[in-house]
Parts: sequence; structure tokens; C-alpha cells
Amino acid sequence: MAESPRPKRKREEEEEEAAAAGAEPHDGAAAVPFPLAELRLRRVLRESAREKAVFLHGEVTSPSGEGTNAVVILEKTPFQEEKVSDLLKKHTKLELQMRNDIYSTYHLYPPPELSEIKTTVVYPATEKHLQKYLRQEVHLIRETWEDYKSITLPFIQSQSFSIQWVYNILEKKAEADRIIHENPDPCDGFVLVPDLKWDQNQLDDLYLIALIHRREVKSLRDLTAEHLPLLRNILQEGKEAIRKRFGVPASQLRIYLHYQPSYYHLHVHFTALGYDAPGSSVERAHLLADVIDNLAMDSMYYQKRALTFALRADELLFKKFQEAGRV
Ligand code: M7G
Repeated sequence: MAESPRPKRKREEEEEEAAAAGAEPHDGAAAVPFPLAELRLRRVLRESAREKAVFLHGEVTSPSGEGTNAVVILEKTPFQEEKVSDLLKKHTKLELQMRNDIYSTYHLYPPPELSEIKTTVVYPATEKHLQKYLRQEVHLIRETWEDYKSITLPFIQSQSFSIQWVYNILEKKAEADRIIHENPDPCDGFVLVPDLKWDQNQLDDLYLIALIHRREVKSLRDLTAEHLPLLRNILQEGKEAIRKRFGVPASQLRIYLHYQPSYYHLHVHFTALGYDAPGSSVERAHLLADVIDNLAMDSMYYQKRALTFALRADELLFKKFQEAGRV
């Protein structure tokens, strides 16, 4: 199988860093729960009233006294229709906040089983993870193919996030029991799994990702007509698998790729059309059906055209574009 697009050196450095900090291995095998109660809160990276989520930077201290960074995301989950009547009946307290004519508001305190908070942990977290979740000013970049070759590609090769988690899924070392569908073909196959962002409790925020088996395709920029069979498989089989398993028709799915992605191993996002998923905005999402049509028209489409995306002001890639006088 082809080598990963990302230089081994960088990944190994990260893994060594993690090992030195006493963190767990990356193969998904060590299922030791994260010591949430021992986390020392360093700062709130971002808080969103709209998403009802808070992104925290914390530190776990090892017995030797050394601190290791973690990102913890706490997020209130959508209501589940079938549990709403329980909530009305079994609330522990109902406190009147205000009443005016026919209008009134209350504080309702649900019992523990109905007040779940989805908790996502990145541990050990690298500096790049902290940056990813930190609220920052963003700027639009218009990247030509030349910019990609001279600025973005060298950056990706030296700086991108580890994609060990992707290999763990493809090799069934992690999340094997969550696989919804697999086409095992090493060239045109993929694995479809629920995304980290989806707790699968309700379909309103349905979110799955298809990870390709091939390892040398980093992003949209690498795609040519050669990849059409793979992309068509993802589109057709992905839709069919989601209809069968979750009863959601293809007409209610948004199926797209990110450019830039965070993880440079080609993957496709499947989200509920009614869900305003993070990263589904025009400056980041490319509909898979459009990508397929573009490649069918011109095999070199994504090696010719300029692509637009947003970067945070203190991202290294943004600085590279600034240095090159492209911002
Ligand atoms: P992306 O476009 O590379 O980056 O998408 P983004 O995170 O900035 O959107 C990667 C997708 O993979 C995202 O939707 C993540 O939520 C999802 N994801 C990331 N990790 C580390 C995992 C994981 O370990 N398991 C699963 N199932 N999904 C993940």
C-alpha cells in the first residue's frame, strides 16, 4: 500500500511527544476512561450560545507532576422526541422565572438520565488542536494551483494533524463496531462511520463520514478522473447505506468534501440537510455530486482552478500566504 501523504517524521515527533508526556497509545486499543474530574481548566477556548457548546483547554497532571494538554468539548444535545414526555413528567424541579399575561418562562431541572452532555476529548492535544478550537478572526484566501504547489502543499507535508485515527478505523483497530458500511476494494473502496460529532441519539444532526481505503489522496486538490469510480461508489453506496440503516432518503442528505480539510486523508461528509453542520458553508463545502461532474468534464479541474477557503489569522498557513504576498 502507498505511503501516507504526511511525512512520517512529523507524526513520529507528535507520537514521541505524547509518549513522553505519559499519554495513551494511538491505536484505539487502550480503552481507559479519560480522568475528567482531574482536569485542571486552563482557559475557555471558545463558547457558542448558538451551538450550546463550550471548548475548553485543560491540563492533566501525571504522577510525575508533568502537565499534558487536553481539549474538552461540552455540548448540549438536541431533544429526542420520544423522551420529551418523560421530561415533562419526571423533571426534578420547575422554577417560575417570570409571568406576564398569557406568557411565562421557567427553569426546568431534568433528572440525570435526561440531562446528558455530549463530551468530546482530545488527549493529548497538540498546540494545533488548541489553535483549531480557539476563537479567532478569519480571512478568505483564494488559492491558485501555483499557490497550492508552492505554499499549501509544503505546509501540509510538514505540519498537518496526525491521521492515525483514520488508519485505526480502516484497519479496524478503533470504532470497528460502529462501521455502517464498507466497500473493501483497496482502490475504489471506503468505510462509512458515524462522525465524532454525532452521538446517534437523534437523526436531526445526523453526521457520518466516508474514509477512503487508498492512502495517497490528501484532498480535493489530488482528485482527477481516475478517482471517479471511487467517488461514485461513495455517493451511491453511502446514500443507500444511510437510507437502509437510518431511513433518511438521499434527498435529505448534504454530501460534501471540505477544502481545506483538517485531516489530509480524503473523506466525504454526510450530514442531515436540515442540520446546519459546522463547516457546511460555501467557503468550505464542495458537494460530492458537483465534484464528480467537474471531474467528468475535465480530469484536471482541481489542478487548474483557484479554490477559496477561510483561514484563522494566527494559523501558520495564513502566515505563509501573507509572506508570499497572497493576502
Ligand atoms: P475535516 O474536514 O478534515 O475537518 O473533517 P474538520 O474537523 O475541521 O471538519 C474530519 C471529520 O472527521 C470531522 O467531521 C470530524 O468530526 C471527524 N473526526 C475527527 N476525528 C478525530 C474522528 C474520530 O476519531 N472518529 C470519527 N468517527 N470521526 C472523527
